[in-house]
Amino acid sequence: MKTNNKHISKFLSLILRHNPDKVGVQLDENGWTDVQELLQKVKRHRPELDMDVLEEVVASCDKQRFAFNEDHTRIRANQGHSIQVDLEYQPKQPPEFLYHGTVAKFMSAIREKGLLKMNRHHVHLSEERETAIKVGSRRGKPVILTVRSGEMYAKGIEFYQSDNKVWLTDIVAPEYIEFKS
Ligand code: HQG
Repeated sequence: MKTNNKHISKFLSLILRHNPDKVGVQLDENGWTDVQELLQKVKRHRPELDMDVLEEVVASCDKQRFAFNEDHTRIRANQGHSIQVDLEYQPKQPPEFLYHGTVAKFMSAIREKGLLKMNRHHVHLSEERETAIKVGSRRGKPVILTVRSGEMYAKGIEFYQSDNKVWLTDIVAPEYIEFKS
């Protein structure tokens, strides 16, 4: 993504995941909103955001945070919501191990209660250690936890994968976390 579009991506994340009321748009139960209405209502806040810029942000966003419907009349965030939406992800078998990047100050709580979804809909896990390092680094020196996702799945715990390849689950109990990794 062009760096000058980064602020647009952040603003869209805010609207489409957390606070559609900020500009007065409504998300349907699956998180979709009308593109024309969005552009219209966002104009006051981000005048540079027109359809061309929106197309570019959706196509080039490094994490594929957003998706259009087929005819590009509707848009939604692929994951990361704090408001209630049903993204209709189907349960999927995860790889044997997944990674989670966090920071030391959360570790005593994680050892005690496991990984919790906090403000999001799910706990976010990644297939690549590198990704977990990046996620953890947003908060400081990253601590990378290995999750025994294969074992969880074998016990009947459900996993989903978002359109942008983030693995999602409800909670990771401490017994499935390798703390020395
Ligand atoms: C921690 C970004 C205390 C957890 C990233 C994390 C990712 C606990 C924080 C995506 C805990 C929640 C998700 C417990 C977990 N006690 N702290 N029991 N269990 N935590 O942002 O995974 O830019 O909601 O370790 O790149 O950091 O939004 O989750 O540090 O993909 O597209 O509580 O967000 O993507 O933080 O990040 P978050 P996350 P976007």
